[in-house]
Parts: sequence; C-alpha cells; structure tokens
Amino acid sequence: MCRWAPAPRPRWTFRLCTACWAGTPTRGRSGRRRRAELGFGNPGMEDDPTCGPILDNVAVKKLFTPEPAQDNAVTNGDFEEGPWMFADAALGVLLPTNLGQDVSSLPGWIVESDRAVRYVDSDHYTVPQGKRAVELLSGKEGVISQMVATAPEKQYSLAFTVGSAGDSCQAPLAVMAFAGDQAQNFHYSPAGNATHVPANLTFTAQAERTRVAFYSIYYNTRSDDRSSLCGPVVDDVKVVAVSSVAGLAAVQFGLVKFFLVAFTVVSLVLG
Ligand SMILES: [Ca+2]
Repeated sequence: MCRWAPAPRPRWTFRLCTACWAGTPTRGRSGRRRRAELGFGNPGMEDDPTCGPILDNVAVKKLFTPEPAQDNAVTNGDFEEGPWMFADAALGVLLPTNLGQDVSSLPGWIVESDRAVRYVDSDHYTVPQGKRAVELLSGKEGVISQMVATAPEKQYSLAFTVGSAGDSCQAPLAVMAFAGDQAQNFHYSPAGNATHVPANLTFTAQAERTRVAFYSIYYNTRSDDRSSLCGPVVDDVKVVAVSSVAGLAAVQFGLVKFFLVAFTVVSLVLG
C-alpha cells in the first residue's frame, strides 16, 4: 500500500535545448536548434496499481571523451569522466548495459552485461585513484570492457588497481581481468591499511584492437544487510607497451644505482 502517494502519470516527456543551460543556444547544420527528448515511464511492476516510483532530481550532463595518455592505450582508464552524480548520491550511480549503443555514460567503456555496475565517488566510497571508480556487481553478470589500440605481436601490460569500496562488502573480493586471449583472476588481499592493490596482466596483442574487460568473480553482498549487492572496485586502468614498462624500470633502476654509488662515494670521502 502507498496510500499517501498519488498515482503517477503513466508517462511524461519534455524537450530541452541541448545548449540552453549554457546560455548560448547552438544550432545544427540545418540552422535549427538541436533538441533531445527525455522520457520516463512506469513499467507497472507493482502489485498495487495505485503505487509507483518517485522521480526527482533530473540532471543532464554533457559528456566528453578524454584523450588517452601518450603511453596508455586506455580511454578514461581512471573513470574520472562519467555520469552526473548528485552530492547526496550515497548509493552511487548504477550504469545499465549500453551494449550496441553509440553513446556510453562512461566514456570509452561498454557495460556489456545484463546487470548494472556501480559508478562510485570518493565522497561516499573508498576510491583508489582520483574521485571516481567503478564497483563491479553481480559476479560475471556485471562486465565492463573497452577495445584498445594495439600493435599485433607486440607485448603489453594491462595494469589496474583492485580494492574495496569501503561499503562493508563481504570478502572475498576478486576480479577477473581479460586482455585479448589472456585472462587472470586477481584477489584483493590488503596489506596493512591498504584499501587497494595493484594488479598486472601481460599479454601479446593479436590484432590492431584488443578487448580488455573486467568482472567480479564472486557474487558479493554487504555484511550489514546480507542482501545489497557490492563487489570489488576497479580503477586506474592502463595498457602500456612492455618495452615502455621495461624502459621505465630501467630508468628507475639506473637512478637507484646512481644514488647508491653516490652515497658510497660520499661515505668514503667523509670517512
Ligand atoms: Ca579514478
């Protein structure tokens, strides 16, 4: 029963100019304003036909697709660009599948499963890097993926962080990561107070584009109610040519070696 709630209208829509809120209306090639139509409807899943969901706080955000870094083939690998989040969105934003769609609310990424994943922010969750990340829900039914540019027969490193969202999610937390024909599971095993750990999967590209993907190995729920879905958090995804990784490691090793030699020389001079 929801006697206090008036029955919602079965469907309503409104139109908006896509640039009106920016103060400078834009026009398409035809000279006409470009408009988008938004629609909300009640699918009628309630037992009581006089009940229905409440709709409030509608926001429209203009998305942009970040350019991949020069040494990282992943677009929006830090998940910092995504849908609008209200300041009081304590439950994050659920991202449903966008498979087959031209536009993704998580630029660069495809939610290719039937179940949604959760977009979380650092105001309400533990986020490994920056202010945004993705929490994988529903086991292998919550998959995010991206096609990245690669050179055939070249070795790459898929690096990312996996951690806990700090939402009382029951262990174990683990991610299955895919890169081309390689797949490997990574468990979140924190050391000390660490809320996330680095993970790395090396693969050899077979084509000019390689699919990278993630899903949670387990169907986790929160420990406080044992019913709300949760899972591991993924962030800071990078695909880097192994030669670049080796070069960086060589530079780091060279610097360490230089400082050790310098420290030894200074120690000998000073007696
Ligand atoms: Ca991030």
